[in-house]
Amino acid sequence: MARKPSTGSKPAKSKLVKAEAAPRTGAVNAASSKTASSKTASSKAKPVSTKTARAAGSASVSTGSNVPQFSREQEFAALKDMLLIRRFEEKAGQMYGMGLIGGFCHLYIGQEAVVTGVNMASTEGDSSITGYRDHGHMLVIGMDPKGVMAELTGRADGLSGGKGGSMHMFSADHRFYGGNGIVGAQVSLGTGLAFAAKYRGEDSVSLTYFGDGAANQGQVYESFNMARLWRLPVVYIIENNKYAMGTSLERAAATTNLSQRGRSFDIPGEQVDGMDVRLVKDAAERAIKHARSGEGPYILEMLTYRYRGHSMSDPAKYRSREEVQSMRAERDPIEMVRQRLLANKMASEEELKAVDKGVREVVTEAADFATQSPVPDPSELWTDIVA
Ligand SMILES: Cc1ncc(C[n+]2csc(CCOP(=O)(O)OP(=O)(O)O)c2C)c(N)n1
Ligand SMILES: [Mg+2]
Repeated sequence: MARKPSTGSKPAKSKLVKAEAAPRTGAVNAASSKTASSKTASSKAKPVSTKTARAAGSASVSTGSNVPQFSREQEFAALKDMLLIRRFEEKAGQMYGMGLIGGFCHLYIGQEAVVTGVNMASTEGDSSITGYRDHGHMLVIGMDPKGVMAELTGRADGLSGGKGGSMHMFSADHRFYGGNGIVGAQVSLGTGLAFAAKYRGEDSVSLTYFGDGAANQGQVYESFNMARLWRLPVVYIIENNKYAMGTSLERAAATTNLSQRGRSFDIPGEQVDGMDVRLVKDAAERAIKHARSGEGPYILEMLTYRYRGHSMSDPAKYRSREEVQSMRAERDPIEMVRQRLLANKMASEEELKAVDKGVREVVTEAADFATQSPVPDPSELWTDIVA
């Protein structure tokens, strides 16, 4: 798919565009993507091991030898978006610990390559919807980090006026439909978004994200059936982080190759190394093209990992420290980009430090905003009620 480089502009409001239109850019890239050059990746780039990708059934698993290379500009764009999510989530974790954030808070740390790579393959008119682990999904499409953080702290300037919290944020302008606390609910809703797009004749693909646990929910299969029957433009992105709360996939699922769960409905699927942003983007391009061209739904099973507990209140005793440590040390999606940039002499340590500094400034600004914003007025108790 021919795609223009990041433009530095903010995503247009609800504008429907064709496949060739500009990709959506995250908040940090929107601010600074102009500085990246378009030097192409050197052929010396080390193939990254795909140890975590389990070959099973007829799923296609990309291997080190066929990893698509990124240009310098793409590596920087991916790095900035993933770092924004990582630093934002670290700050949210700290603020939760300080009592500034209440209620549920599910961090996305470790899974950053998934939304980042999919976003690089999508366009502004596409919609997205996910579960409660949603901060990264909002940041990557350019929703304001200040508004997201202020919602986490329950303040009036939050994206839901401080009344939704971590799991309940939306933006019609960005075509982001939540933020859903009911496991699997977003699959039916995301299928509905695809139905609406097709019914209205819009050139929009529904990017519907859900977890490995949600993949066992009944409504997922009702949705698959209708999506294939009506050839709806939806990409189902299963973020398989190996656990549903404290239950591993192996303990809960009769079949663990989730990419093949659409077989009865004739929906194609792929298992993807979800820790390598290049492979994620590559697979997402294939899937989105398929959905956009009228072929119907496509399933991408992203093999990923969450470093933190299920939510802030989970001590994560169901897995060993070594398991988490080895993922962090060997498969970290951000560190892999950093190492590639250095190894290919596409960036110096100083340049990489400057990127991190810029991202930290955005996050600090968001945190300051979120703690200075007022709490909602008591009269707000009587607004936005559907009953
Ligand atoms: C219908 C429903 N059942 C149970 C729950 C409780 N619950 C919240 S998160 C969760 C685990 C889901 O895991 P997964 O789909 O793998 O997503 P992840 O948390 O790993 O991102 C469960 C069972 C719920 N919110 N909704
Ligand atoms: Mg999971």
